[in-house]
Amino acid sequence: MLDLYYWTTPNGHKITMYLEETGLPYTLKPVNISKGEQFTSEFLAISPNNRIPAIVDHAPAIGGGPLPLFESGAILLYLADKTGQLIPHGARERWQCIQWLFWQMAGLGPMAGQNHHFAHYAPERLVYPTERYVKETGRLYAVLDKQLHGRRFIVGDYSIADIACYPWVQPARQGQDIDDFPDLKRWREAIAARPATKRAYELAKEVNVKPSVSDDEARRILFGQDRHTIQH
Ligand SMILES: N[C@@H](CCC(=O)N[C@@H](CS)C(=O)NCC(=O)O)C(=O)O
Repeated sequence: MLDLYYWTTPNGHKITMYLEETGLPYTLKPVNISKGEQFTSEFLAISPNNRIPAIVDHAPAIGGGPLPLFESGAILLYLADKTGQLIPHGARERWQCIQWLFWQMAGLGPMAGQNHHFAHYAPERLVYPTERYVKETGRLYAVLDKQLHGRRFIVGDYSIADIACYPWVQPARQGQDIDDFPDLKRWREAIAARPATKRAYELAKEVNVKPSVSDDEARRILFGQDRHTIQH
């Protein structure tokens, strides 16, 4: 059995999408990051970076007792290795899939995250960083759009590369017009229509009925972190 430490954010959706897609049984452990639940000692023992998602696999096939893991990319790769599902089996395609997973983790996720921050959460409107991250998000959309030209999914069949990218492609929120990216648009619609995607996003609505980081306390918790946040 697997515990999923989760909140209703793009990185959280990646793992519920994977688990719903594969049918792997799991217990959901909500961690309300707007209320500071990521700082409990129980959670920090699993995820020392105080970020969701994280998992504990109580019966890892590799043995050695319960295995805690944080970082959504590592979790997706681990689950794909565990189940053999949603990762290409051929060596060449497998590496291409991992490459796009890293591209999401190192590029699309962090850049779109900064885009959200400056466009929606920063206490004042700052033109330079807002525009920088909108432009960079547009560039990354174009990279993905080009990769998807002539392909249904990023590499081969539907995989953890698609699952990692999908929650981070939110044109309305990210200052993008999806019609500028026809292959990305078609890909996004296809993933949105998958029953497992629908279940994952429905679950999010049940867990977090009023999603918001707009109150001052939530902003302080999420955006006021510095080196003093990490206690020894
Ligand atoms: N690279 C990490 C990023 C995780 C991350 O940023 N999680 C956010 C929600 S999407 C979080 O837990 N924030 C809590 C906080 O900032 O204290 C991953 O992909 O797992």
